[in-house]
Amino acid sequence: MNNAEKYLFDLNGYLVIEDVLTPDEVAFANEAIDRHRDQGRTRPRDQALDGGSPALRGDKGRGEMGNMLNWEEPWCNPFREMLAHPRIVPYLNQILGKGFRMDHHMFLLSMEKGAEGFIFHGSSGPGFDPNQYYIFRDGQMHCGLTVLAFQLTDVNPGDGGLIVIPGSHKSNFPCPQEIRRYENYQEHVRQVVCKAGGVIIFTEAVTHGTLPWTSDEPRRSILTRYTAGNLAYVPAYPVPEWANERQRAVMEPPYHTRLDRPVLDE
Ligand SMILES: O=C(O)CCC(=O)C(=O)O
Repeated sequence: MNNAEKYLFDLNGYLVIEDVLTPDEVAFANEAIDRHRDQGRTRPRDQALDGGSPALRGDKGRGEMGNMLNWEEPWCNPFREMLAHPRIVPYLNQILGKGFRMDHHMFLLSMEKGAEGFIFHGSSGPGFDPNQYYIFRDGQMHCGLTVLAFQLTDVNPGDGGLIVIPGSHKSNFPCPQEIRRYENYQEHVRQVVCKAGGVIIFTEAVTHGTLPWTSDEPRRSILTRYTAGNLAYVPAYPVPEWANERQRAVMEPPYHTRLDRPVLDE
C-alpha cells in the first residue's frame, strides 16, 4: 500500500484498487455465477433495504447469492482465490494488521436495472462501536469490520450501486436522516466508480449504502467482510477441508497473533 493509497484510505474511508483480476478471470467468475443462477434469490419486498426513502426505492429487490466457496471444481476456484488474493493481502495487512481474518462469508450482490438502493448506514459517531470502527493512533490505521468488494461488471458514473460519504468514518455526529435517505445534500455522496476486475475496500465505519441501479448492464459485486485477527463480529466458521495454507490463514478463528497465528506476508 503506497503512501498515496494510505492517505486516501485514511482521508475517505475507502479505496479503489484497479485491475486486480484479469478480463479472463472476470469472465470465468461470471460464467461460474451464470451456471449457479438457480441458487440466488431476489430480495423480497418485505425485506426492502430502501429504508422507506422514495429516493432509494426500486421496482425490485437486489439479487443475493452465497455458498460460492463450496461450489464444485472448477467453479469455486475464482472465489477461493479472492479470499487471500496476493494483490489484496498488503492492503489488509496495513488496514487490519497481520493476522487479519475473514469474518462474514462471501456473497454476491447483484442488481438489475431498477433494483432498489440501500439506506445509508455506517458506524462512526456518536459513541464507539467496538466491532466496526476506524481509529488512527501512533502513525497506524486500525479498523474493525472492513469490506472487500471484487467487481465482476463495470460500474460507470451515474450507474448507481455502492456510495460512500467520504470522510464520514471520522464524523462525530450521527448522519442526519435526510442524508441517510438520500433526500438532501446529495452532493456530499460519492458513487464509487470501478471497472470490472477492480476491488473496492471500505471500512464499515464510513457511511455507505446503495443507489438504485440505472444501467442496462447488471451489477455484480462479490463482498467479503474481514476483521482484525483478534476480533469476530459473527461466530467463526469451521475451517473447511479444501482450504490451502493461505486460505486457512484467513479463516482461522479470532485469537492473538502472539499465539503462533498464521499470518500472510507480502
Ligand atoms: O451496494 C453495496 O455495495 C453496499 C452493500 C452494503 O452496504 C451491505 O450489503 O451491507
